[in-house]
Amino acid sequence: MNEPRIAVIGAGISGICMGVALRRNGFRHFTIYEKAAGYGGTWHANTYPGLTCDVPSRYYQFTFAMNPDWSRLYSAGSEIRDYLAATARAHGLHEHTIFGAEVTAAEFADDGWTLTTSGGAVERFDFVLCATGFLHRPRRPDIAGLDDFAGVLVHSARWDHGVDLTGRRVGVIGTGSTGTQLVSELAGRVARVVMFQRTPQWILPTVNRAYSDLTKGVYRRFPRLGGLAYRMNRAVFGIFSRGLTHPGRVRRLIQWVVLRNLRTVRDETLRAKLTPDYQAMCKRLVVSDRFYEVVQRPDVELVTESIDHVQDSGVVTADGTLHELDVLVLATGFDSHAYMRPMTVTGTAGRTLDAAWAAGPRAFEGVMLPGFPNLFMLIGPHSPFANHPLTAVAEAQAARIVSWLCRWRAGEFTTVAPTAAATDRFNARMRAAAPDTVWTTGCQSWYLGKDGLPELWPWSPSAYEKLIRSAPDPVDYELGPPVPSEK
Ligand code: N01
Repeated sequence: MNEPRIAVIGAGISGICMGVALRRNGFRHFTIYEKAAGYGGTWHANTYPGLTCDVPSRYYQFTFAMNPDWSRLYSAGSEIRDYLAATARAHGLHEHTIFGAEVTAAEFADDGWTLTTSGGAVERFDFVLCATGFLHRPRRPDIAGLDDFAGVLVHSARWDHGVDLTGRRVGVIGTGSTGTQLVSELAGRVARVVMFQRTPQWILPTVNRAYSDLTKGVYRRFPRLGGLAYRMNRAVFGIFSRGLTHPGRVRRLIQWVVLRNLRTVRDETLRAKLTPDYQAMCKRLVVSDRFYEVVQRPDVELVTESIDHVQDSGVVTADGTLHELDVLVLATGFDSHAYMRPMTVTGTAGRTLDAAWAAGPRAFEGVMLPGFPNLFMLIGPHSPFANHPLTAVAEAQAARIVSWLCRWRAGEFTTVAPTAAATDRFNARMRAAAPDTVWTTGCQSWYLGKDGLPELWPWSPSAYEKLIRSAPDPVDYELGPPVPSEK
């Protein structure tokens, strides 16, 4: 039997999930390239104070590695990173993983891929599986004078733990999940927090309770409880996702909940500043049990005047006010449309990924690209589903990829790629469904592409999982000739 040589790029959630699926299906000739020094992807890179997952841990985990020992309903980033690293090691992935190895180029020729790493290594593979995620390239805002700042300037995704924040005046630019978590955590620990808000966010209230030792013991003793909790969370998220993709009762209910939460802000002027002018969930919903309480503290200031420029001593807003700061944090998110870039990817006929995606990232069913044979993506374009956990999506996509690899191993084909027509049809259907989604109801967000339409799957996550777990339709693919047995 032919054994494919496989490269997995990235050792975050989807790379680990893929690696486990490969081993479980008997594939042994694979290498996982990871640019960082450890497992976890975004959970390895992001270490800012207050980092917490906004999906319950009993759902934000792999079904093949249920953890009974989660410490809280919503776990801290470091706990998730440790869980991912432990899962990778428990499944033997350390034998396959090269850390500190960034793949800089992937080029297709002669039915295979040549990868080049930043260290200069060059390797040939039959398949490339991109598990690079989409939250790995920090977005630096286009604000004049950032480099003139004389204090400490840091992006939330590149936190500098050497900086002592005690007694410091800290500015935070951004009001997304990250900015909200940072401000909630820093208030009271530093001299003063100034939050620069360009757009207010709706906040879904929650309670992040800790699990007692007794609860953990019960989950350990009765492992099926983990599965039950997973399914219950899945059902709740299923209802939630109905609100994302269709107008109606769920959307109205969530709007009512976030509005009630906002009313806990007592000061009318502050409440008005915090009130969004768009529907809840249009931007990725922020989940917090502390933010509104914290933003009312006397040592926290919410600045809504737009930023004019940054100078050595702080941030100057459009009204001419200088906000003096010692530390300035850019909680300004990521270039979420980069996916595997800045890696240079070159498919058939020398066509690059940048050229193929000139109008924005387009993929077939979220996992493949026309003109890039034997290249698969996990959590690629159209597979992020707002607040839905990516663990579940990655498991379904890994299963689809394994099914193609098994067919290659059986000698059915040398190369596989979706047709351009199938990819266009898939994208046209998605775009036709976009107007029903909440993401098109009048806000700016990283969900939207260059044409103003969301690049997310516009139906339920379970519909996606059903699609991706079903047998591929042969008419949608171009297959190369069978694999010669000596290959
Ligand atoms: O980034 P964001 P994030 N001047 O893009 C503002 C995941 N995540 O890091 O809204 C002033 O949401 C920008 O303003 P506006 C999660 O998927 C998950 O917070 O564009 N402000 C916005 O307020 C999330 O969605 C967890 O007007 C500027 C903010 O910066 C994704 O990461 C936890 C600006 C960026 O918000 C990204 O979240 C944390 C400028 N020039 C994050 N440029 C979990 O719990 C940008 N902004 C799983």
